[in-house]
This record gives sequence, C-alpha cells and structure tokens, in this order.
Amino acid sequence: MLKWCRANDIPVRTYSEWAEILYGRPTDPTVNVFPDIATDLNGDGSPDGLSLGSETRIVEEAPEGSTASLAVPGNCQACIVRDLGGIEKGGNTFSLRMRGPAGGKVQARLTSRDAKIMTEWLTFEQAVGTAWQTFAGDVMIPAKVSTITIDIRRRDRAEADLLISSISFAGGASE
Ligand SMILES: [Ca+2]
Repeated sequence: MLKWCRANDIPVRTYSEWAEILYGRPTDPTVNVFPDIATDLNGDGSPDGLSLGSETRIVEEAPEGSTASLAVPGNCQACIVRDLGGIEKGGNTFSLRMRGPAGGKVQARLTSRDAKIMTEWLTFEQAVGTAWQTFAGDVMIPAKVSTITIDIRRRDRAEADLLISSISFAGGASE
C-alpha cells in the first residue's frame, strides 16, 4: 500500500486527515474512520487499509447500506487494521453487523501502540442466524493515544461462514 502510494504520487493520509484538508477543521467526530471493506483502489484483492485473515473472503452479500461483507470461517481472524489514525479522543463507538450462524461469536481487540495504555476487548454474539444484527460497544480513547490497532476475530467453531459487514469506529459517543 505505501509502496503503491509512492509509485503513484499519492500522499499517505488517513481519511480524517483528508477530511481536514478538504473541509477544514474541525472534523466531524462522528465520521467512521474504519477502512471500507468494499474499497480496493490498488487492486491487490484486499481492502485498502486493512489486512484480511488468511481464511477470510470478501463477498457481495451484505446488509442494506453496505456493498460487501467479510465471510469468516469458524475460529479464524476476520481482519486487522494497524495504527488506525484520525480517531477522536474520549468516547467512541465500535460497531458492526453480522449474520449467522446462531451462536457466532466475534471478538475485537482494540489496542494503542503501547498496549499497557489502552487495551479494550469487545465481544459480540449472534443470537439468531437468519437476520443481520447490529452490535456496538463504547471505547474510551485516552488523551495520549492517537492511533489504535483493531484485531477482529471469530471465536466460535460452527461450520458455516459468519458474515461481518458495516464495520465502524467513530467518535461522538457520550463519555
Ligand atoms: Ca487493496
């Protein structure tokens, strides 16, 4: 990704940095800074800004408002976003939508570069397998943290793929 940006003379900036450049400060704290899983501008088969787990595939089946999902087999890493910037200090919300199988469990670990300063775990469990369900959790970003790594893993061992979509990390949550 970095190599590609240099080759194409595209400065490497986060979405939020671009928002500042394009619209001036202050940025809207409620903007989702999590990379879009449907965007692959450099054509390497992986969404720009995140790394897929080795068994995870991108599929077109998605809930309303989204165009792609991650299809994740049992007990596998879905994806990881390293050193995500553009995040707001204070109250944030991490959310995603997922569908089946019932009992499907997803765990997200959110850490600062120094994991001792901030390590948060969020666990979401699918109650029914047939419908998209939305899950959300609050995350406090300490004042000294400016980037975080988000590692999303599936924790159950059911055979069917679990679909994950509409992943969001945004500020503006109550503190
Ligand atoms: Ca890509």
